Parts: sequence; C-alpha cells; structure tokens
Amino acid sequence: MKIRRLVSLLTAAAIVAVGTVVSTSAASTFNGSYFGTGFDSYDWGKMEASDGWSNGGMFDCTWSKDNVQFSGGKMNLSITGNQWQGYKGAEYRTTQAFGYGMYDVSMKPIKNDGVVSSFFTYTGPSDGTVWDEIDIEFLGKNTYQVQFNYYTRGQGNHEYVYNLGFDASQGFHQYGFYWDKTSITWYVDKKAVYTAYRDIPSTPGKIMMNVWNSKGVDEWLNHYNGRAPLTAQYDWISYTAPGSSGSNQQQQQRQNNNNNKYNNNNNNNNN
Ligand SMILES: [Ca+2]
Repeated sequence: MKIRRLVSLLTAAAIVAVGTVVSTSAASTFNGSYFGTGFDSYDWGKMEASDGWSNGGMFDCTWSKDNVQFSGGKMNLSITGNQWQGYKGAEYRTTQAFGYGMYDVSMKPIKNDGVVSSFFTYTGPSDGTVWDEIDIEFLGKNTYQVQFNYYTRGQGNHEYVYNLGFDASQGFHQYGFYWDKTSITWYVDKKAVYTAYRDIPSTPGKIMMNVWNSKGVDEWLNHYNGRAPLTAQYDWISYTAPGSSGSNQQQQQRQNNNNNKYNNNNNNNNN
C-alpha cells in the first residue's frame, strides 16, 4: 500500500515536472449511497468547472468557467463567442468518481445545428485510468431524439438513438441510466427505454455535463452556423448506489426495469 502510494506520488511529481496540465491521478471514488445537487450555486469541493483548455478535435471551443452560471435554482451551460475570436463552451463535473448505480438528470438541451448538450460519466488517461464512459447526448440538430452511448477501455461504437416523442429543448425532462456489472439501462422520464448488455464498462468515473460546438463532424451533428449565445439548462443531478435505500422513486425504476426484462424474456420465449 505504502509503496503503491509512493509510486503514485512520484509519478504525479514526474508528470507535473514535464508540465502536463491534466490531472495526474484517479479521482477518489464516492462510497456513500446518495449524491445530488440542485444547482442552487457552485458546489465548491464537490463540483468543478473546466476552464481555459480545449478537448481539441471536433470540439471547436475552449471551456470557460464563466459559461457555467447558476440562476433561479438552475445551472446554465452556455456556448458563447464568434468565429473570429473563437468560441467558449461549458463543462461542469464532480470531483469524485462514481461506480455502479443509478444516475439521473433533469435538463433542457440546446436546439441548434452543430452543438451537443450532455450528461455522462467519464474516466480516462487524464484521471490515470482506462477510458470508460456512459453517455446521454442531445444533438442540437434534432432535439426530438436522444443518443445513448458508452465506451469500454476506449472502445465506443455503441450509439443508440431513441425517439423521445417530444422536443427536449422545450422543457425539463428526467433522463438517466442504471449501470451495473452486466448492463446499462437508460431511462426517459423514469421509463426504461433501452438496455445494453455487451462489453459493459467497469471503471468509476466523474459525473459530467457539457455543451460544445463542433467542427469536422457535420455528418453527425450538422454544420454549426455560429449562432451564440446558446444555453442548456440543468435543474438537478443525482446518483444512487446499487442496493442502497436511495429514493423510493429510483427503487421503483429498478423494479420496473426488472419487470421489463422479465416481459422481454417472456416475449422472446413466445417467439
Ligand atoms: Ca434546481
């Protein structure tokens, strides 16, 4: 234990020495039964806003903490700027990592070509781990749909697009996923709508939300027209550990999920 910690410290020191700006060790993993925030204000210590750097690639913006604002019990994540001075996006995340359990958000994404509004878990090389991720992504080109996805040890290509039957950009709805060792089930307004079973990720990750404008992925997101500012709103997020008392509502969600699985199995048997 001591040796491992020392090695970890030395590694961290070495990385700092070469000037890498990313964080240098895995985040501590949350070990309580419930975590949540209602976005009344910046939760210092529990949450942090990305600031002053860019993911690069298809992300055509620099994260700015100024684009993370709290007002009237909501968090506003905004895309600002212009093509001459550059664009700024917004990203807010937990400082701790979270493992298996139920993740929920109440949010209202941006409607606009070329942008994404998201709620996801992420851990990767910047945290000293493999790249594992579970996504709920709204593509601003069509906010009547939501895209689910996940990455396991850096392997993605698990996209699934669900037709909501309403325009997500017009009001707050609850979206979530229940993650365990063998499956991930996504929810819309507390109803299980899709389950993935193959190659499920296992590494705890930070809970993250962001909004960003894109470049070079017009086939996926449509071309960003430069419109700004654009704002997605988040009302609250929560995490409930598996098997914990949690909220009755989340227990009910899991129960419904099990019933759905049972019904699906019955249907398969009937076929
Ligand atoms: Ca709120």
